[in-house]
Amino acid sequence: MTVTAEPETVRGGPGLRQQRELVTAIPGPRSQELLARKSAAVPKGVGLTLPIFVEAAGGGVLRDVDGNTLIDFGSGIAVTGVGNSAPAVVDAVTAQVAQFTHTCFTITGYEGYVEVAEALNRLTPGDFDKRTALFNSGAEAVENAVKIARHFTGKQAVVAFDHGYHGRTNLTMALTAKSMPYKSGFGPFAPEVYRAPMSYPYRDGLLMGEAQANDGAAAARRAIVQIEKQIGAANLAALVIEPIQGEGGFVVPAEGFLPTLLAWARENGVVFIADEVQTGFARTGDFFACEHEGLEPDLIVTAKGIAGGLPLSAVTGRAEIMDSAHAGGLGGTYGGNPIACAAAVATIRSFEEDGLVERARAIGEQFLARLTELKRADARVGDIRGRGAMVALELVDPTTGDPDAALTAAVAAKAHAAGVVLLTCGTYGNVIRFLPPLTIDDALIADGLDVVATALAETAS
Ligand code: PLZ
Repeated sequence: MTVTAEPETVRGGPGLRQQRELVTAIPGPRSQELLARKSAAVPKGVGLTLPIFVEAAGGGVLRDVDGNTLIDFGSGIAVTGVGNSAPAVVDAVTAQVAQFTHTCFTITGYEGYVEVAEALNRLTPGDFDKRTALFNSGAEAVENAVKIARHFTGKQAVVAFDHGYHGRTNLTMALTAKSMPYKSGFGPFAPEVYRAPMSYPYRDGLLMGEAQANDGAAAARRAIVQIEKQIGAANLAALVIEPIQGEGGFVVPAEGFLPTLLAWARENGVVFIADEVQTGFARTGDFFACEHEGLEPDLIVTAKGIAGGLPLSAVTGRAEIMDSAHAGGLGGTYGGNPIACAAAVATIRSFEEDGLVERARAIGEQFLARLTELKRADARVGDIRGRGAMVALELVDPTTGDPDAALTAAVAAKAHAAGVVLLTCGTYGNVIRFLPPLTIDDALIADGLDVVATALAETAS
């Protein structure tokens, strides 16, 4: 099924045309002025991937303050799956903001919070009794999932995986694998966090050959042996893992890896926490990426795509685990803010009713077809991978297979200058990732991919 963004389904500011159009160089003069003000007012640590400032966005485009219209292949890092300023979200938020903006849910309740919890309990994998608690950011939800798992098990250790990303707070920095730019100089980090080897078929294959690289159960046993030897299940509260890794490089583990880990966790009284902050909400062509292998995590963490751009996150899971924390043990001033909840109810309804899960699959097919051509024509494209509207290419030195971060950065910079918001990722900085809003139309995808292909062809290694 193809859902094309009709003009009336796209708001995001008047006159926003679903077409790439540059009227100045990138950045234009207004963006340059704002960049100068940013440098004087905002610390360097808060970077900008593209040197532009946005004034409107919707469908598959962003328009900057100089009137340039750029193709959005990033969705604000997988947030605006439902589209920027999606009309249904705008209406829900507008209605809510006129009623009340805040009470603090743990002081006086409101229906929107409960509605979001009910929707997540219904939609997340697993036909068992569930509970959901709401928070503000992905990192805050991951922290709470770990708190809950520790409280339930009475154990302390937590295992995260190579290439994993879970946030920038103190505990989630500890869970995150990559030092630069996320951790370097920001320690000491939270204790009792350990790391296990991931299944990374492309790089495992470079080391061990394709057959072994695609043996997910074997990769899981490699991790389990390390966990048992270095930590011991008796001390381990939880495994925290992204079903497809986001920041780490869109690493899709070999089939069997996740189910084998889950089975081991269940046998050993270890809570299995799926971090679906980046993969959630139709992104991978299923409502949640865990569905792909029929995985039923004990706890599932969501954020990003949940509320069409408003800050909201959630921990959803087995009632007996979620209910183990004492009354008053979970909370926060803003968690499950009523405006964010109204946005989430409208967003989730749109994912369910507007065919966006199917649309994510169709987007994935369009990307993979074109990226496969690119890979065939250019040996520097070492791997293409992903699922649904979460796809990537990994750029390498064709003779050695070594990651080529410089090429990746150069291709991204060229695409930015040509009017495509393109994101990179990966432990080695050599992955170009595509996370378009699911409201983008086919013509924009084709045009954006032409830009990427040209940028790659024109960049010497
Ligand atoms: N878990 C799987 O992808 C956020 C980070 C952007 P927050 N990823 C984008 C950046 O450079 O800070 C993420 C994620 C996964 C957790 C998080 C953290 O979510 O909402 O950014 O806290």
